[in-house]
Amino acid sequence: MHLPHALVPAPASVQQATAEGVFTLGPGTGLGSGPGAGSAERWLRSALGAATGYDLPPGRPGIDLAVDAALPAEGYRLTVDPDGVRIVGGDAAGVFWGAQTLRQLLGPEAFRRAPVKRGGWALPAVAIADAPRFGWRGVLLDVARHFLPKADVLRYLDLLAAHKLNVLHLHLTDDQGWRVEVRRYPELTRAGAWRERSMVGYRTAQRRDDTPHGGYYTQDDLREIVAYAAERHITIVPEIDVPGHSQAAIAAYPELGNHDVVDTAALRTWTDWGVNPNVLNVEDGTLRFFENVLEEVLDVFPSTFVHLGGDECPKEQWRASPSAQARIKELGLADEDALQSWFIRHFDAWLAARGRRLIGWDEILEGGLAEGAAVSSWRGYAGGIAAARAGHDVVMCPEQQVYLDHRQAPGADEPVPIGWVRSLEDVYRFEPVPPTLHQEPEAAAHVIGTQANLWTEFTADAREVDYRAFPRLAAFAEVAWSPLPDEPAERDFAGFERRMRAAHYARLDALGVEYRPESGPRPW
Ligand code: TNX
Repeated sequence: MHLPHALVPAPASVQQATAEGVFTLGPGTGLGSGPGAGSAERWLRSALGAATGYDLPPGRPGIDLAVDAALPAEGYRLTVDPDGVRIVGGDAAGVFWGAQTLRQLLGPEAFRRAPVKRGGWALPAVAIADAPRFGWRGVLLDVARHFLPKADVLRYLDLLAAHKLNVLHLHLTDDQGWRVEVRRYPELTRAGAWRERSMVGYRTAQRRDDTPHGGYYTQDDLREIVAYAAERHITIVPEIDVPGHSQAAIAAYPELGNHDVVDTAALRTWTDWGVNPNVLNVEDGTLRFFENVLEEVLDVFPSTFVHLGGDECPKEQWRASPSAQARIKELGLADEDALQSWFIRHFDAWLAARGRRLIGWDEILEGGLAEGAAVSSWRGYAGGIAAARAGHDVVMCPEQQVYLDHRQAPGADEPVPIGWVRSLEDVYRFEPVPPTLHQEPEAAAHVIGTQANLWTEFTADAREVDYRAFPRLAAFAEVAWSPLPDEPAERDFAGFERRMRAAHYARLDALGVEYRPESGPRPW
């Protein structure tokens, strides 16, 4: 398929308009919007205003934005003819995604934050009709293993928006760090946000770095992030990972751990990577503690979905702990898997009572899935398929294809010492709905979307996040947004590469994204 204009992600349909000619953006060009399209107008005025140096005032002909609810959710039509540009979205988000397409049509210079050329902002006559394949087009950013300062998160949101991705799953807590201020429990960040040293492993696996590491977001920082995301039609899904991956919380409040079998008072925020045996206990006090934590989390994050982790919770301590065993007996449970399931179900009901929904990693299927829970299927498709068949919503994010912490190429100089190779092509060829579900439309409809996950054990700062995330997120954006070609055609990787080379790498350059170059790893 030939796609003009090197748009990424590829729109559902692009037609060179029959009308000849171009529209040229100039100092006199106006920008206006009808009801509901204000966010796209604000964003366009600021982004294109900066790149072109034009004011783009309202009330003059030029770029016209509107909402028409007859179009699909998040969909849009963009037409350019010699009189101007018109973007009509099915909703405010649709207009905004259309505005993102408009910036791509203007060329890589439109991605800069100050003008580098005079004039020449010509747009070809074109008619685009577009809408996303999935409603959840997500990226996980692990800010627990390595803290990413607020300014970097805001920048990352701009990069998501540029790729029409609409969910940022923030992994806020883990063994190695607690990153969200909880006013009722200040030790969570006073002690839990810091560790004595950091193990990085950049280039050489497992390099120890003896500098302390840490940081956290205040609730106002997070409110700012949420609002900045919302203005870009991105939802922030917060993750508080329980009952495993909790050593930072236990280090801050030792009564949360299995103190009847280990000396939890001696625990510190973890300085190692892997699956940690120090998990939460299942006492009433711990349930209340996390209800109180979540109370504050809900106040900051309006997202319907709240991620409670549930992954990699070793059960040894529960097997040894008299209080965990007493709980199993009291509840008449079969085993420790059922105990974890009970723990997650408790919070599922707690969230549901507050109008929210729980989402967790596919381990939450073990011992029985909580009633309203949705599943992030990370260990492959199997968990997601089982959950979808049982009528639960699923976000497909199998580590075999879309883990951005895995290396991008096999070379020994590739600075990602974790795991397997997930090349640009692997990510591009990822199909969120597995073939087994093709004959089961009801189950397939429960695949509400897909997500690429960037864990940061070996990714210490924003520069390295760029390197891991790009260009693979551009490929992933197409998986999540663009329609599948009619069978038996497959997604055209060569065509995607051509669009990357024709314009998209240049757009990323203009944005200052330090992606992995095609020629190989960066020297730093
Ligand atoms: C597994 S994915 C984890 C993470 C690690 C990741 C590394 C998941 C739910 N758990 O804690 O960071 O592997 O690839």
